[in-house]
Amino acid sequence: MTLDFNEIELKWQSRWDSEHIFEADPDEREKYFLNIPYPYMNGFLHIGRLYTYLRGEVMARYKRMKGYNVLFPFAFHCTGSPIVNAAKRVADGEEKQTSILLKMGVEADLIPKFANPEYWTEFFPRETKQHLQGIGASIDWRRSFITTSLNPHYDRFISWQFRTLKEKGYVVKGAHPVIWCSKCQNAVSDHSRLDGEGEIPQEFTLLKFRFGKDYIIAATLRPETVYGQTNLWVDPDQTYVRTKVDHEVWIVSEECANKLADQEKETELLERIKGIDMIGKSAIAPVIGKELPILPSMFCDPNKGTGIVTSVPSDAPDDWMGIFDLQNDEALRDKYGVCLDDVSCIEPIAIIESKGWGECPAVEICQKMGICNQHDREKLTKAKKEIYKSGFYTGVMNKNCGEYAGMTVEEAKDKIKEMMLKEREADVMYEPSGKVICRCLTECTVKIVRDQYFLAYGDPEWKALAHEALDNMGFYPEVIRKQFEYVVDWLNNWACTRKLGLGTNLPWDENWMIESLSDSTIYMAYYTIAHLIKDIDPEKLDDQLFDHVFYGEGDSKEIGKDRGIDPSLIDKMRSEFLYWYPFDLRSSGKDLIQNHLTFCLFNHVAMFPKEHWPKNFGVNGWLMIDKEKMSSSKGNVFVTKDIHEKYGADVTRFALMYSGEGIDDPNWETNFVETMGDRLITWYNFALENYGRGREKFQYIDGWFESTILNILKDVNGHFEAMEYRSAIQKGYFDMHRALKWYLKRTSEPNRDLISRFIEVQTKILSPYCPHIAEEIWENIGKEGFISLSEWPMPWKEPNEKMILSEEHIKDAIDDIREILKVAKIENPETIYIYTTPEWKWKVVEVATEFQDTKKAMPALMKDEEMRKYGKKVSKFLANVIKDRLFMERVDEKSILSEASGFIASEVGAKVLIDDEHDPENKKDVAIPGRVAIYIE
Ligand code: A2H
Repeated sequence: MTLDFNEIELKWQSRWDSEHIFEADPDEREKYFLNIPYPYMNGFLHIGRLYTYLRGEVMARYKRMKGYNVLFPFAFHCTGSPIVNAAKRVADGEEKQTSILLKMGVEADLIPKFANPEYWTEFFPRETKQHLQGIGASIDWRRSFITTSLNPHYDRFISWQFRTLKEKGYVVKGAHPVIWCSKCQNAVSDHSRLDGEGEIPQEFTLLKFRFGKDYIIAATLRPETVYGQTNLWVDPDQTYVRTKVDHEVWIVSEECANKLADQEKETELLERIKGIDMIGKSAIAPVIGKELPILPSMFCDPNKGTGIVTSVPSDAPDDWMGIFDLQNDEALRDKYGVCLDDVSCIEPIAIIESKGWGECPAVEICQKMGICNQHDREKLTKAKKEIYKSGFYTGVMNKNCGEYAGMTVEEAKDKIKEMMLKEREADVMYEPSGKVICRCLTECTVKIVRDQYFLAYGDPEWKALAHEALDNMGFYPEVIRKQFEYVVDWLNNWACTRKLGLGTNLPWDENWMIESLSDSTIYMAYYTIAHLIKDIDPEKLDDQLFDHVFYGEGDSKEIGKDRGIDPSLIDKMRSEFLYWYPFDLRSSGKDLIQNHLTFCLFNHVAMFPKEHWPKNFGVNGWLMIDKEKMSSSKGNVFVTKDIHEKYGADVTRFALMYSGEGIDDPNWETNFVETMGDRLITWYNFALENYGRGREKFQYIDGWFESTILNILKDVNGHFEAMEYRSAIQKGYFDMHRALKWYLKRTSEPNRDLISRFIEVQTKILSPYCPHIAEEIWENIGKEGFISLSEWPMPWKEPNEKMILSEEHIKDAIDDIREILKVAKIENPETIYIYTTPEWKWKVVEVATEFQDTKKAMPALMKDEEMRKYGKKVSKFLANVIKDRLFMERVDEKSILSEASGFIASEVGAKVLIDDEHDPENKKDVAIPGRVAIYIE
């Protein structure tokens, strides 16, 4: 029978809905509260997000069946500037933005409405909810909400959070470098980046070279290498600027001058100056005070630092190749008017001793890699990577480095920088540590903002609390703990306010708005009251009320009376919070480790007492589509709605959960997905045809089947508990089905009770993945109530390991026979002789299993007169048993195989004789426990 998946989905979704089975209220049961980061509402959910969501969904359904009172809520994030920016582009009639919306599947006549940011916050939450409902989400929708001041209740909650953080000293004000978009005039956090997540402001030391009355400025990340400077690099084809910077005149690239203006420097452009006009002149280097020639190179990037580079050929491959080219390329010298004499005398100056390298690592690696000139960028990049690390982490300054000789590079770096800053021979500027592109497509720079507010994540006391929380929580998988520990240590103060976008105003300074990674850190607590707080006039929500709900401060009667709120409603909110909190699991994609999840932790330890700190974090990889990264350029960013329409909810869910687990990137395999619908239909038909049917009598093979199910069940449970949903499918579906297939082969009619039990168990295991078809089966086999609320299958007794082993014997014997037939190319065997292990070998295995040691086992064996008869054979066999760890309990091979001989015969298509006297090739000797000997005629 084929099935109409769509009809089944709608039927069960409407039943779940009308019976409110996913709406969770406190009761006497143990609770399980889990949540997934709310998605940002500027588009539809794609299946990568759906994957992350489903990892929570499967856990929610599993825990519900395990008897927990499960709260699984969902909300919609609207904070920040992307929505506002995109709405503005729609208002401006920008075609690109319109086509993004159309491509997403928004209907053309709705587009004008998207000119209003508010429309985004209505449209996408509504659609997202529908898509999730369509996929069978088991969410308590009563508790949903959007963020920002468009939701005044949430707005008040965030204000309370920030006032509390400020009172506790966690919000500080000050100057700070932030990644900045000059077009949006805004700090650009990870969420608002098209590219460059995780990049942070990186400090460059600006070296000041005296050049007449001016200074030529070179940017470096390695200020300790000043002792190895031999020359300066400028790009002869580039135009630089003479700029007044505070009270000096600096020569830098024009791009640099603009950046300096954002970094607390007063700048004034005086005139432009061509790179070529500086070539051949010289400038006095800082610290070493030497006059160094200014030479041309092609690798000076005007967008990085000052566009001018100091040359340290001993330790920088670029610099060495620059010199190498000038020394060896006459045309190049001629082009820029450089004399051979001026460059032939330049020699690298060794300054650092580092592990595995000679005096001048840069020269060495360029030779080793066969780099031919400064344009060999690919090799140069590799060369740089290779030597910088060892130079920086293992290097020691040598005798050419004045008072810093003998110091490690790591130590010297800061000391030399500080010294130069003090002597005014250097300055600093910031660049992003890697390319960052704002969502508005502008490349970001670094700005030092003054009156910015920060969450003081750099505060050591706050970090200590976060560490304490980490030490006491669990992780799925456990390996990510280390990453969290690293991020907690590394995190610095976080700019938490913005000028633009949607959000909540900073309560004490309305010029600022709280940014999107900062208003989303403790909202899991808001879920516990979200459905109740809606009944209160937001005007009445003040700190005292929140202090009561979350901290138990004050008296609900008085608070209620003063504000005209029913005190029982306040009590209810308090008890909901106490019942549900802390959350048991928050699960998300791995990209949020370095920001959101760690912020969540920091804010919890700041806002709540220990008993309300997070209990577990889960993290997953990024979904690949047929082994390719999802990206709009590849056109493989599938949205939930489309995939759902194509494959149905259950298939989509199953395939996503089978795509992977752990932090490795899961892979959506289209080929697999396309087979899944038929598999589910087959299972549906099998269940309905076989439930309650079969023989009554119990046979040997039933014991095997039951034990096998019991064994698998143990593993399945472990996998669900560990969020290993792919492994759970491998065991709980594929292994189960394999066992079923074997069972049906071994018996002409299944045992009625056992097959019925199997059908229940298998359907229940499938139900977190494929809830609709599972409900449909459940109903059609005559079960009461929802399978979604039925009891999770646990092993009902101990499996009989011996039975499982026995059956393995039979399978192995059949496999061996088939293998021999294949290798010996025998097509029509007449009789197959199977010989089981002789008694004495079993004895050896038995004794070996007991002692697991030759020296102890041998004397024990030799006490037995019977054994002594076999002499050397015993010691030889014993050695093998020990070596191959052939330890096992004795099974009665002969009777197992004899009972199954009919079955084996039908499987291999020949007469089968067990332990017959006929043994012309003396095969009997070959048999060992677990492996029969075979002779074919
Ligand atoms: B470093 P990152 Cl000895 N264009 O200084 C090209 N390269 C530039 C540049 C520009 N506009 N501005 C700075 N740089 C170089 C010394 C040095 C540097 C040594 C060893 C390693 C090293 C002497 N040249 O940098 O790509 C500068 O060279 C490796 C970390 O932004 C600057 O530091 O990471 C480095 O590139 C910055 O490179």
